[in-house]
Amino acid sequence: MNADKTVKLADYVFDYIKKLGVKDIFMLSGGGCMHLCDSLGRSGINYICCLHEQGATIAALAYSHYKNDLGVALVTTGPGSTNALTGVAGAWAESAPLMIISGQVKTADISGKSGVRMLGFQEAPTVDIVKPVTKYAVTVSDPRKIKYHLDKAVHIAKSGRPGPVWIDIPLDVQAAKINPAKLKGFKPAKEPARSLKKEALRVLSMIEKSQRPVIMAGYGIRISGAVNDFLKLIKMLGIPVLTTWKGADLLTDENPYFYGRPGTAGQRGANFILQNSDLFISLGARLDFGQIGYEHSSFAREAKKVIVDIDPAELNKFRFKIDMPINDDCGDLIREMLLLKPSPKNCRAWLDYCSQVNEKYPVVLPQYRKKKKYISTYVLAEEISRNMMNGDIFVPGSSGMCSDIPMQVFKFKKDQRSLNSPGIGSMGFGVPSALGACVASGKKRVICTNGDGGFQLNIQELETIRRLNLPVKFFVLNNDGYASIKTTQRNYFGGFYVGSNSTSGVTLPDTIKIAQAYGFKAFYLDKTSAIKKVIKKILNSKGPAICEVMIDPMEAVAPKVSSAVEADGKMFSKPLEDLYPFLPRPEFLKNMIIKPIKEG
Ligand SMILES: Cc1ncc(C[n+]2csc(CCOP(=O)(O)OP(=O)(O)O)c2C)c(N)n1
Ligand SMILES: [Mg+2]
Repeated sequence: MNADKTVKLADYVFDYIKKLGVKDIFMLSGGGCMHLCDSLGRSGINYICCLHEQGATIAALAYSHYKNDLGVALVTTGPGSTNALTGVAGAWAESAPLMIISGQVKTADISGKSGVRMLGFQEAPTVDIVKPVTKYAVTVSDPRKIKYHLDKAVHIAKSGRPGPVWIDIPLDVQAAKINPAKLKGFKPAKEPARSLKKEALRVLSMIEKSQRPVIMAGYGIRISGAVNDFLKLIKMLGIPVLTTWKGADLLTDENPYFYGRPGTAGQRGANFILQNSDLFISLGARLDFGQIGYEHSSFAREAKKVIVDIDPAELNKFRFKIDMPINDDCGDLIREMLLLKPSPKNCRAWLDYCSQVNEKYPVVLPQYRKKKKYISTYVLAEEISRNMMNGDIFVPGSSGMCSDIPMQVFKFKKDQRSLNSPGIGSMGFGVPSALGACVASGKKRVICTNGDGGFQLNIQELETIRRLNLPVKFFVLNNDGYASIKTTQRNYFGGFYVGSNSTSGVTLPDTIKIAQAYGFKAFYLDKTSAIKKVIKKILNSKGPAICEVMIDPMEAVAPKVSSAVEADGKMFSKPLEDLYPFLPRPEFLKNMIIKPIKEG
């Protein structure tokens, strides 16, 4: 671009994004973004045409996750923008720097404060709609401020706790001529120099004084680019580490300090470890209800708690005392601790306890492998995990058993990534996330487990995957609808099914026919004895593939925290260590180091 000449604003936008290093943009065109589409086409950036804006924004979110950098989507006015919302809410929940560029009707045609709903058509008050789920959202009304808004949006999206930003550009502004040399930018305020040495020393001293320390490793470690430093640190410290679902791929299963993934649908051993600890250190984990349970009062109740989170609001939400809240970047604390070269903690007895509870309570039980009529999701997930290679990408659908069970079962290998969105927990993330991850990785192999229900949402992106001939392998779990909802209806509504399976209003089309219609290789799996062979075949097949797997329609997630309904209708949850199916009480008590909560 010649700095002395004027250029079209839309051209400037994509030139700017290209210079940021963004190689791919997910889009769906429209008249309301016609200049932006034209400019993107001419920019040299690879553009991927999704078939629904929700698909485009979710794909851009997964792209951002994989690269730990900006993901970008381009959408049109009105419905194009409202359709994009779920991916944006996802990026908000999942702390991803997602940038949406949208078209808007001409400045003169914006209904604004006129009182009418819209003056023309395909208009929406986009910025007002997206404000609560974005870190920065603006309609660019003055073409001369485009650089300012782009600078600011990118800075905000990537700094602190990352999140989505939205730049809405009216048609006339898209077409406006600007002189790049005369544009004013945005300069972020300088952050005051700070050191976390004091905090690092204190955490190390707390570890030294503890007997049963545990680290909860969250996705924040990856966001702050500290994965390798973290691995070095835990090797030095030699204390047990648990991960969140979002941080599941931080540690391989072979790491000697990895002891599992706790939670309300967590592993029994990991929950015993968490609850019996006397020092709990959380690094970049949000610690939501799924991770630490609904009853804050019973969570790690005898442990001193150190919680490191860059978002101050997260530190204020807990209904228990935090002994040491650190409102800062967990990566900086990790690096500071490394500099102090801590010596290994001698906690052999505690490490032995951790190994023992994990060995005692495997997730995949022998009886699951003996199923004759159907396949157990547990056995399927175990076998998929076993056959995945170093560097493969795993995408669980983001809601339902297809996402919960793999998080209990999976054993991650070297350089594998798990791209999930457990925060937003939305159906319909599987297909577009697999697309975005595959593009971001330069066409690495992607394996996705998807519920038969969730598969229907954003199914249109199968065509995008086929068009690009991406090596994405879907396992679609046919369990006659919404298993997670069926479980709830069995547990709390006496088995009265409403809108959850084929007898209560939810019918689903034939997966094999879908695979064929979309030009995917199709596989079918209905026998446990055939799992190994079929999985190998699918994983070794070239290009995209779909495998329908016949799952027991009555299968449920286990173990899991159970809730009970009190006489007044209120729900209460058992403590995290006491998962359903309940252990015989004497056995349960044997595993407890801290004081158990009285039954009844
Ligand atoms: C967009 C969206 N709508 C509704 C829900 C509520 N919901 C949670 S799980 C679930 C059922 C998912 O069914 P399926 O994808 O087949 O997974 P399964 O539980 O059967 O493994 C539903 C409807 C949701 N999470 N997301
Ligand atoms: Mg299902």
